[in-house]
Amino acid sequence: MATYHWYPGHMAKARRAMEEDIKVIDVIVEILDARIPLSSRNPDIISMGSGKERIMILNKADLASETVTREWVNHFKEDGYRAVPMNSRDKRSFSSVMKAIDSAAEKKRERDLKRGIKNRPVRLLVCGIPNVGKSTFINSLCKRNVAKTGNKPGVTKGKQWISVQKGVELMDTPGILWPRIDDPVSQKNLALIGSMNDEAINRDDLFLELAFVLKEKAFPVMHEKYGIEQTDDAAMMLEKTAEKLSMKKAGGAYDTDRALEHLFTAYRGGDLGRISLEEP
Ligand SMILES: Nc1nc2c(ncn2[C@@H]2O[C@H](COP(=O)(O)OP(=O)(O)O)[C@@H](O)[C@H]2O)c(=O)[nH]1
Ligand SMILES: [Mg+2]
Repeated sequence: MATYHWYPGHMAKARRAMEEDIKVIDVIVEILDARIPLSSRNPDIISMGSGKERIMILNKADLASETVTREWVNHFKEDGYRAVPMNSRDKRSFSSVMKAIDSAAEKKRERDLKRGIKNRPVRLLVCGIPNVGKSTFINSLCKRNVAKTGNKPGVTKGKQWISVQKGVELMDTPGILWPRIDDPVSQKNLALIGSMNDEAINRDDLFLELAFVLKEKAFPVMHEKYGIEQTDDAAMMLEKTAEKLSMKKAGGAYDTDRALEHLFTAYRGGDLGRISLEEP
């Protein structure tokens, strides 16, 4: 899990780096988490990249509701963005990204031509908050291991351009942006998917949120897997999960702490179904 803490100094530094990078690029590829497209979007990215072509990647779409993701794609398209649902771990799902890149590059080239600029490569920058899958996306797009994957921002140093297709280049280092840390709802959503340092939010409180989501959006699975009923509260859900999985403490009582961790892991790994936390 990402345990990166954002302080004002970090944010200022990330902003400066982003502003530098943006100067030399034509197309911004914004990676969002498909389960929480709003909460996982950097609050200042719109103003920072004004005038640039954009592609929104709804990443980890394999963990989000297909229907809701489709609604998000339409929502972003209505706002004039290119939006592509994506599973960055699956290289096969890259054809629609290539189409979006083509279209963004074409627009850029037309603009260049009008200004008399010829044969200049169209340059892309992948950016997003930590843990949305920037490195995984870059790796898969380039079909070779050019970027290190891991949960810590800043593992890659020094910048290079990677050729994505003829006349299109990608900056090998993604732009790392800060999340919406001032907004409690976003913070809760980021914590639920495991993209925010959990310590900021009490574990039991966070489970109350998860319990609510699971009963509302994954009830059949919860019922089938753990025998959970619609009337069960969060404490009962933990009891039943511990019982079903035979999780017991030394004295013989059900180990609800372990059950809680189990449910978080299962949810985050997609084992309880494809669940979106935000709808347009
Ligand atoms: N299920 C799923 N996991 C993904 C996807 N993309 C990235 N991940 C995982 O998300 C975690 C963070 O990915 P990483 O590329 O390091 O994120 P970064 O911090 O934005 O560079 C890793 O465990 C990846 O394997 C995706 O599309 N689907
Ligand atoms: Mg990374």
